[in-house]
Amino acid sequence: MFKLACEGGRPVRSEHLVFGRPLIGEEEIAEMVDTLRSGWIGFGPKCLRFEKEFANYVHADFALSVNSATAALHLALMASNVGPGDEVITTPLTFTATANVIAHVRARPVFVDVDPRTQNMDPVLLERAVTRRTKAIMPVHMTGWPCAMDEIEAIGERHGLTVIEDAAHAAETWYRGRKVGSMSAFTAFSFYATKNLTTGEGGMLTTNDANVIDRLRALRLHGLDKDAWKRYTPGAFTPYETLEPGYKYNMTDLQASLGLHQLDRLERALAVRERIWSMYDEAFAELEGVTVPRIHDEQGTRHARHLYTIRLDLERLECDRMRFIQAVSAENIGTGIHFVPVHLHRYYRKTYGTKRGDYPNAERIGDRTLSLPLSASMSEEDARDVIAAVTKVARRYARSRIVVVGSDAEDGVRQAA
Ligand code: T4K
Repeated sequence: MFKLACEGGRPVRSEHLVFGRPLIGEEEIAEMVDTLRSGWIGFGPKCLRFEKEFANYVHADFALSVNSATAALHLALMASNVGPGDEVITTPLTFTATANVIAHVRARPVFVDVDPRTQNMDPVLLERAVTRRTKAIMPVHMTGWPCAMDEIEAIGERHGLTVIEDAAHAAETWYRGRKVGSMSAFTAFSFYATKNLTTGEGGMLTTNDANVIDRLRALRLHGLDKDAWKRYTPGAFTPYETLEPGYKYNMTDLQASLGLHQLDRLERALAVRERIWSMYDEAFAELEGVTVPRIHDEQGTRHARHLYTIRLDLERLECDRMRFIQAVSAENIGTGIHFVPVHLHRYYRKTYGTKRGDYPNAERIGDRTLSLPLSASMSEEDARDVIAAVTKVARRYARSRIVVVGSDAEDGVRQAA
């Protein structure tokens, strides 16, 4: 066996492979230059075009461009009139922003555990968590795999709850013949630097509700009745008026310049990630100490393949996760952790009294998960380097021929023999 780089051996590659490196093409660069030369760099015609094209892509009636998914989620809660005293049910296995926005409107985040196979909110636990204070449900399509939306919608209807989807990972996701972004009252998308579609920072809120769209447009820009583009179109100047104290959440044409071309290549980029995904699946299927996601696109249901998360079967390894990550990093491969469950973060422990043991499935995943590089900016050689590094590290730390009871194999995740 080759010596690990962290033990003085030669790394798998000489240059660091950055986790989450975006693919930016010449089209984005040319569009950005065009925007800079045009003099209109704030919210304007390119944002409007991007909104139209994105709405079209996700089969939504309306799309509202914003400066982050966090802003989109916050606006959705406001438009759903969620406020102090209300409860919003979500998953602990998510980025902190999902729960933070619930705190922003002074409602209470209520977590329900995840299904260990899908990593998504368990609908049975969801229904049990509904109280008379519950106002909304915020499912998160973790890694890009859709939540059980039929069940979630039915629960929402039974109890009169608004469904706000966190689709930060799920721009390309389909669920049983329906596109994510077209199903619920609101859906929020993220265009952060590492996302499948990036505008540097940015997001989109989609809805089919014509009654709320004007309020949302105002809330996104200080609560004004007109944005700058509307006000300064030649010959159409009128003063603005504040309708309610809104937020500074708008996107800019500079960001939309990226978004337009990122959207254009979204399906092609997905095909690249699908290829990397299957290389990983194949390479790690029999690797001791590592379990791979069980993912089978079904008729009408498609994974967006945003994050490829392996789980370390720590009972089969002689190292903990940090040591594994550091060893892989020394081989010059970047990785990520998605996520440390939100209920374990200090603010949530202190404010809501959540603690370890509350959501065992999310915690088990949170303790063992590791995201490998998965970006359309990667070549097949990059993917082979990732495979070589993970294999090298797993083999070095493997406790061979130990049969473990209670491993992730029981969660329905494919397990190394
Ligand atoms: N809901 C969910 C489920 C989410 O995952 C997120 C965001 C949100 C809601 C909220 O979306 P936004 O409001 O942000 O639109 C991040 C991001 O801060 C966060 O946006 C994202 N999720 C979360 C998954 O990741 P980190 O700590 O994992 O990533 P970060 O910033 O360390 O970047 C990872 C790697 O990407 C870096 O090591 C290098 C590379 N990178 C990063 C940047 C910024 C680049 O190559 N180029 C870059 O420009 O947090």
